[in-house]
Amino acid sequence: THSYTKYNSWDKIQSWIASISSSNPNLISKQVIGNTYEGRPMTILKLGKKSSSTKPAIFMDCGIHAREWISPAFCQWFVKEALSTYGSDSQMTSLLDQMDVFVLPVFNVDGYDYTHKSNRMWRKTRSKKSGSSCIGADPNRNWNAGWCTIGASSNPCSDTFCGYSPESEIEVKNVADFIRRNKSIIKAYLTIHSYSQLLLFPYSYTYDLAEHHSELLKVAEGASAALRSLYGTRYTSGPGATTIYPAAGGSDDWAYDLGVKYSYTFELRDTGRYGFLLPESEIKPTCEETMLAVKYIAAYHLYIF
Ligand code: 0X9
Ligand code: ZN
Ligand code: ZN
Repeated sequence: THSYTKYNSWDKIQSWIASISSSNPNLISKQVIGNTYEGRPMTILKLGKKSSSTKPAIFMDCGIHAREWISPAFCQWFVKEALSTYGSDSQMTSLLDQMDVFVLPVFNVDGYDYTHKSNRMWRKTRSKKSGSSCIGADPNRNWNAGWCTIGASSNPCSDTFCGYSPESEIEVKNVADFIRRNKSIIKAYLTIHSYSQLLLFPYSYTYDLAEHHSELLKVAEGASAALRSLYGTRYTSGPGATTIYPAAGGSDDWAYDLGVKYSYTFELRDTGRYGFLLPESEIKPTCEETMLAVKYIAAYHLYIF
């Protein structure tokens, strides 16, 4: 059975998606944006109070990398908290009144399923191509943003294989198409990874500073301070290239260059003690503190629009 404080299998998340999306039709709806390589549906949950006018939106994905299990756990937590605190938490209420949040709970579904069934440390997609016996590409090296120029590998056997061309991975193509279709309303792009406790923003494919560098840094520092206020967890903010490492073809840089100004990559707990194998006892505190950072970024939008 599904639990917010456990790492749920894909089968459990899939039935959770079905039940939660039919639980409160006034606040949540679902939309399949395509299938994965192995044919599993990619479902986006749309959270927000129905409105007659066009609302701005935030897009958030979890589980780009298969082994980063705390990430899908956070997206599930976020959806639960949004639904259960709407009407009582004033910040969440005005957020969902004034904007929509698109949540993709598991981006790399095939890889996530594989980490539960065969190899806990799998990172990539599960696509195959004739010419190599190695499987998958890194879905965070496959976007059309300085594609495969730095910090990525053209070797299909590498964990950071950039793929055969930008958007060669169907999961990346499905999400990129969705964001392109909704480009006029999407004001922020949030992508949840682990681990290292970082809040990264563009660029990672170049050392050049983003045009909106100082505003991106200011918002990241505000979000990190909000996160820290709960349990004292420290996050470092900065551009990807200098804060973690240069790496091209990432979703954050792609979204930013498309025109989604507030584009952030979260690297959740911890700093390496457990790494990708973060104990289930840390799901609740990690999600509760991360909620504060995500709500901070969302509220910043309400304030400036
Ligand atoms: O390397 C990555 O894709 C991310 N780190 S992880 O350990 N979760 O794999 C960092 C992504 C930062 N952004 C870009 N490189 N565009
Ligand atoms: Zn990752
Ligand atoms: Zn809570």
